[in-house]
Amino acid sequence: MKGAESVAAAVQRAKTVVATSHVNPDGDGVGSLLAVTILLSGLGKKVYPSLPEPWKYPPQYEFLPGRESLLAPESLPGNCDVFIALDCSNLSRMEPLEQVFERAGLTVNIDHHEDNTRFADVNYVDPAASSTAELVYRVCEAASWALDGRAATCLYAGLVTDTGRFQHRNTTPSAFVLAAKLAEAGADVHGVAREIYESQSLQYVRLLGTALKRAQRLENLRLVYSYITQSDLEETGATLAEAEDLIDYLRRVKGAEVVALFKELPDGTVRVSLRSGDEVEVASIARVLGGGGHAMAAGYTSEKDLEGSIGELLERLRDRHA
Ligand SMILES: [Mn+2]
Repeated sequence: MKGAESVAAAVQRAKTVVATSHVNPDGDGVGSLLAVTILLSGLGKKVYPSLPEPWKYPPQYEFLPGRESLLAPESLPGNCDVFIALDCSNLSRMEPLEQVFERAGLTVNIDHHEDNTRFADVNYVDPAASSTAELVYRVCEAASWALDGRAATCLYAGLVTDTGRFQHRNTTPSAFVLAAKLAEAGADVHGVAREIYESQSLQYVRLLGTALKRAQRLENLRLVYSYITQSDLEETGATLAEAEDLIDYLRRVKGAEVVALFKELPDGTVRVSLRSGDEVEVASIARVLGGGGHAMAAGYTSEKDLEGSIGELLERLRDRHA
């Protein structure tokens, strides 16, 4: 049985479903999760959608249909017929929900990350797919589930954010075909654009200014980077959750083959996001430093302070060039 059909078959007889995505979910994570929730609820199943600790929901996706259905991990049932993980490359990305995962009758893993560990009973993993949203759509088609405008809007949000508004390398012909199908199904294309890209807070726009002013280019490493400190957040009133797309502004610099954004976390560690301009594969860099991700978009957390974590990455990149 092919991936999409095997998921459709796995879910068919389930009465209770727990679904989740990865920690600090992005648009594809929450979009796929909410779409699955709407689709399966529509089939009469009892669906419990949740997110891992610290159970933070990104504010720019508050408008998505079904957002209000999300439950805190402690409100989940002890067991369920089927557990579905979405856009989640391994079990450690869903703590503490792996406890529910282990007790589930059957587990399903739908994802497009290259480094997915195939941790479930049914693994539908396709790194060639633009987004997990695209894979959810294929399941929907394979199972002949009715797709309404609400679920289509959620999937469209996943597709549009994971492809960088149809500009990243994963913008395949099938990504455009999917966009057309979702629009046809009633996805609110303009609403998604307005809510995600034109509804940012003034605080965040000011934080963006601070980070852009600091941008550095190291020509020999073909690197462009910047950083955000905890005091930047205090001064501007912005939150890190709002800053998901900040790194994309740094990509605008010509010749930037690796783009890095260093974000100081409250505990003093540093979250490092990496983007590839065109040629460099950043997932392998992130993996060496304890993280992971896609070829073009990856990240890791450094235990060092800001200065130390910047030095650590520069050293890595110099080794590659040596
Ligand atoms: Mn994704």
